Amino acid sequence: MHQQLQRFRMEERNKTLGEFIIENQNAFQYSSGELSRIINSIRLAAKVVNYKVNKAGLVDIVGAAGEQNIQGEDQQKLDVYANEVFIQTLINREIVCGIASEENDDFITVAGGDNSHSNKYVVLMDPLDGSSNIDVNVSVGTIFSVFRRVTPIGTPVTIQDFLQPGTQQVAAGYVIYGTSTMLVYTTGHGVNGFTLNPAIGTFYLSHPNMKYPKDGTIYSINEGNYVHFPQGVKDYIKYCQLEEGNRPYTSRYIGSLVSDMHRNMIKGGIYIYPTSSKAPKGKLRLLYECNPMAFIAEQAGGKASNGYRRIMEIQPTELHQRVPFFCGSYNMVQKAESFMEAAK
Ligand code: P6P
Repeated sequence: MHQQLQRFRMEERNKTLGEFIIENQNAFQYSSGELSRIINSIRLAAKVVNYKVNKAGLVDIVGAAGEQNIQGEDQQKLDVYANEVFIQTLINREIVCGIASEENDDFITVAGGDNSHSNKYVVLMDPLDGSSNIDVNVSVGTIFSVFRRVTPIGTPVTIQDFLQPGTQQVAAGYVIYGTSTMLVYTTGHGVNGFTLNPAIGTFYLSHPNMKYPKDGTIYSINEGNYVHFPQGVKDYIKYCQLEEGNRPYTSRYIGSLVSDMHRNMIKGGIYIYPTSSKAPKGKLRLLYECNPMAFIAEQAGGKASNGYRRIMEIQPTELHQRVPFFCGSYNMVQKAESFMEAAK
C-alpha cells in the first residue's frame, strides 16, 4: 500500500485534539465548555506560532526585538510575536478574564466585549520558553497554566487571581516546537500528547496517557554553574557521576526547559535548576514555568519540588517570582531531595 495512504490511515485511527477535547469535556468538573475553548484557543495560537518558528531562519523575525522584558532579558522578535499571538487569540475569544505573561510586566485585565468581566478563567504563560535557542535552530516551547478566578465574577481581576498555589490549577500544558510540534496538556485527568500534522494543520493524539518512568538515567542541569551550586546539588551530581555500582547516568541539557522536560518524561530523567550565587532564588518562574510543569509531572506520576517541598504547595507572593526547580522521575527527584536534606 502507498506509504502516504498508510500514514493517512494511521493518523485517522488516532483521535484529533478537537475530538479528544469534546469527548473529555464532561470529565472536567466545571465542564462549562469554557476550558475546552481555552484549550482550543491555545491550539490555534500554537499553529500560528509554529508556522513562524519554522520559518524563523527565512524571514526577518529572528534576533532581538531591541527591548528587554521584566526579567532584564533581551526580547527576541519571536518572543514578542508569540506573546502577541497567544494574548490576542485568548482575548478575541472572550474566554478569560485575565492573562499574565513572562513578557509583560503586569497582568492584563480582559473585561470582555460587554465590559462585564464575566469570564471565569485566568491564563498564565511563558509564550516562547528557551528563546536563547531561537537563533541556533534548537527547539523552543510555550508553557501555560490555567486557574479559575478567586475574586467575584463581574469585577476586574486582581493580582490575587494570579497568585494562587499550583494545586489550584485547572489545566496546564506546553507546546514544543521541535522536530515535530506537539501540544501536551493535563486537566487533572492524566497527561496526553498531540502531534501536529503541519500539512493539514491537525493535532493527532500521538502520546495517550503519558507517564514519567519512576526511574531514569538522564540528569539535566547546567553544570557550567557547578561551583555556584548548593552543596546538596553538588553531592547529587557526584552521586550520578560516581563509577560505584557502574551507575549508567548521562548528562543531557538543551537549555530549553520544555525540550528537557519532554525528553525526560519519555525516557526518564530529572531536570534541576537550583539556586546559585548567580541566581539566589533560582532562575525559573514559579507561576508560568514551574507550576504548569509540576502539574504535568505529577499527573504523569513524576515529582516536582524546590529541593525541599512540593512546588505546587508554594504560596506565590509575586507575579514573576523565581524558585529553584527539581522535576522529573519520582525516584530521581526523591534521591536529589535526600542530598539536599542531608546537606542542610
Ligand atoms: P541557563 C530558558 O531561558 C530557560 O528559562 C529554560 O528554558 C532553560 O532550561 C533555562 O532557562 C536555561 O538557563 O542559565 O542554563 O542558560
